[in-house]
Amino acid sequence: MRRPGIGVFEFFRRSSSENGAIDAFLTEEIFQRIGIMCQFYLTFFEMPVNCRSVNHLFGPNMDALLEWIQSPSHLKKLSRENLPSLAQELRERLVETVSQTGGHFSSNLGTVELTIALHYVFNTPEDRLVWDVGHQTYPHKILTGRNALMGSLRQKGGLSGFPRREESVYDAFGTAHSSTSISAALGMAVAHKQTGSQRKAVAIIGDGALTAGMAYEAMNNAGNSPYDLLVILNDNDMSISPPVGALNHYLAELMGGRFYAQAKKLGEQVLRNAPPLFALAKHLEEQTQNLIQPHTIFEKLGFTYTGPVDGHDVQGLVDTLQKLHKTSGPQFLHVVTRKGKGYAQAEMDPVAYHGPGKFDPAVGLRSAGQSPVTFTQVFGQWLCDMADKDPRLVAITPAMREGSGMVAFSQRFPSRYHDVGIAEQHAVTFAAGLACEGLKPVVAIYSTFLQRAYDQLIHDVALQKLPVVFALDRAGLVGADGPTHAGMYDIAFTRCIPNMSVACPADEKECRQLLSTAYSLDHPVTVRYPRGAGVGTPVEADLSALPWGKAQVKRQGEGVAILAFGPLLYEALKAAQTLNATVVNMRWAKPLDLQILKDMAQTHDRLVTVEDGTRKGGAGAAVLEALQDMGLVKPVLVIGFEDEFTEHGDPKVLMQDYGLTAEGIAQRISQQWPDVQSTPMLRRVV
Ligand SMILES: Cc1ncc(C[n+]2csc(CCOP(=O)(O)OP(=O)(O)O)c2C)c(N)n1
Repeated sequence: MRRPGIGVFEFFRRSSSENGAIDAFLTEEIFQRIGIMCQFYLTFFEMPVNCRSVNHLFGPNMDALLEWIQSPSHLKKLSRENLPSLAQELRERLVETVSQTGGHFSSNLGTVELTIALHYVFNTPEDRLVWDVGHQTYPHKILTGRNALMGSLRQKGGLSGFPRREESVYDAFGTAHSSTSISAALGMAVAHKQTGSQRKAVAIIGDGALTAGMAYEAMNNAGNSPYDLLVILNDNDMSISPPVGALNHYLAELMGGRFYAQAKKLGEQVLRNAPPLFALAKHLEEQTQNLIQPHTIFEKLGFTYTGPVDGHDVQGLVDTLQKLHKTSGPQFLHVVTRKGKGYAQAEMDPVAYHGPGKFDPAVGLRSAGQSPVTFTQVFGQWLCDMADKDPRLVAITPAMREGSGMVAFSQRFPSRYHDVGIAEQHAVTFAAGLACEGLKPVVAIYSTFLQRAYDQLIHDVALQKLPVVFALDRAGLVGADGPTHAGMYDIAFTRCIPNMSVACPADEKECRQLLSTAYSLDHPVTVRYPRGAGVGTPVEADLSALPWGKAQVKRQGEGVAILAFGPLLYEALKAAQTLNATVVNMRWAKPLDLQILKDMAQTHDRLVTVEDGTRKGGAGAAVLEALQDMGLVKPVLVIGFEDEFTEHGDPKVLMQDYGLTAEGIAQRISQQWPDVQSTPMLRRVV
C-alpha cells in the first residue's frame, strides 16, 4: 500500500508531465517539498493512525527484499522505488522478532526509514553511524547482516540489545547510556580529519536524549568547528515517558509555529482548492524557503540546520542525506518520526511499548495479571505513603518515571514530583538545592545511571552532608539489558564517600523499612535494591525505621560465618543449611556493624562475604578493611562479581554462571576450604 503523501506527490508529477508547460518550474526539489508537506499534512492532521495495523499496512503479498539483504552493499543495489517496500518488510520483521524476544519496540518502529536511508546513502561501515542510547538499532542490526540472529536478541550468547563494537563492524560505538553520540562522533570526525580520511561521522540522537547536558557540551565543542559531523535529531516527541522541559517546547515551536501551520494550510489548499500547478509551485517555493529556519538554537551553536523533514518518507530522507553527505562542517538534520510507527497499539501507547516483554502481535500487550510484587513497586508505595505523612517529601526522577515505579506518585503529588529529563547530574544537584532549603528529596535512580552523577554526589550532596535519599533501583545484575545497565559498582563507589550510608535490603519488607530508615537520617543514604521481585516477604504498612548500621544474625552455625549483603542473603541461608554455617544479614555496607563483625570473627574460624556487586572495593572489601582496622586476622572469602563485565541474558541463568546461587556459594566455600564440605542434603535443598 502506498503512503498518501507519496500518492499526492505522484499525482502532481504525472499532471506536470502531461502538462509539459510547467516542467521547467516544477523542479525535482519543489516536488519533494510538495511531497513532504502534503505528507506532513496527512500524517499529522488527518491520518487515522489508530485504525492502522501492521498487517493492514503490509498486505499479504510482500516481496522478500529483506531476505536478500545481507549487508548495506545489497541495500544500495535496490532502486529508490523499492525502499518503501523494504521499510514495510523491516517493520514486519521487527514485530515478528521483538514480540518473541521482548525488547525495545516503539523506538525501533520509528527509525525504520531513517536507518534504511542512512545505510543507503552513507558508505557504512567506513562512514561511522553512532546511535544514541542504541535502543533503536534493531533495524540497523537487521540490515547489517544480523537478521537471522534476531531471534537471539538480548538472550545469553545472542545479539545485544544495543550496539557493541565486538558484535559488528557496523556498530561504530558502544552505547546504552544516553547522550554520548555527539561527543563520540565528534571524536571520530576529528580523527578522520587528522588522519586524512574521507570517512563521515554521523550521530543519531533522540529528543529525549537531547535533554542531557552532555549533548550540549558536545555541540558547543563541535559548532563552528571545521569538522565534518552530521547530527541527526530523531524527534518523536517522546522520551520513555512524554518529554519534559523547555527544549521540548522549543522543538514543538520549531515545528508547530512555522512548519506545521504552513503544511496544514498548504495541504488544505492542495487538497481542497487544487489551484493551478504553476501558482501552487511558486507559492510552495516561496513558503518552503522558510523551512530552513534562520535562527534555530542549533544554528546559534554553529551548525547548519536542515529540517524538519518527514522521517517516514524514506525517499525524501535519501534525497536530504545525499545533499548533506556532500556538505562539510557541522550539520544538524531535524527528522520527525512517530514512535511505534506502523503498529497501531504502539503508536497509541508508545510508553507501554517502549520496552515490552514478549507479546502476541495479533493481540498486543495484555495486562500482567497477578504477578509478584517487585522492589520497584515497594518503593513506589513507600514513596506515596511517606509523602502522605511528610509534606516536605519531594521526589525526583531523571526521565525514568515508569521504570522507577513513580507513576502513582506523579499523579497523586504532581507538585512534588520532578521529572528532570535525562539529566542525572542535574537531578542530584537539584536534590541538593531542595535539601538546603529544608525539603526532603528522594532521588529515584537506577544504580547504573547514578554513575553519571558521581561528582554531584560527592561535591554537592555528601560534602555538605545533605539529607538526600537515593533509591537505587536495578542494583546488581539486570539481565537482558546487559553490562551497560548492570548495577555492579554502586557499593564500591558510594561507600568510599564520607558522610554516605549504604543500605542493602535483603527482601521487600526490609526494603521498605530501610527506605524509612534512610529518610529519617540527617545525611545522604543510598538504598539499593534489584530489578524484579525478591523472595516475597509481606511488606508491612508502617513507616518505622530500623536501627542505623545494625546487622542481624539470621542463622547460628559454627566454623564458617557468612556475612550477606542484600538479596543474596536467601541463597546464603540455603547454602549455610548444609554447611552448618552461621549467616548474618548485614543490611548496611556502610556503616558496617562492627560489633557483630567482631563477634563473628572471634567465634568462627572463617568468614565469607556475599554480595551482588563487584568484589573490587565492594562490601566484602569493606569487611576486610574493618577486620584489619580492628587488628583481627581471619581467613575471608569474598564472593561477588569478578573484575569483568557481565553479559546479557536471563538473570537466573547468569546468576548460576557467576556462582551466585546457594549451590555456587557452597561450592566456592568448599573449594576454598576443602575440609568444609556440604552435606548431601545440600543437593536436595538447592
Ligand atoms: C544516562 C541514561 N539515563 C537514562 C536512560 C534510560 N533511557 C533509555 S531510552 C530513554 C529515552 C530516550 O528518549 P529518546 O532519545 O527520545 O529516544 P526514543 O526512545 O524516543 O526513540 C531513556 C530515558 C539511559 N539509557 N541513559
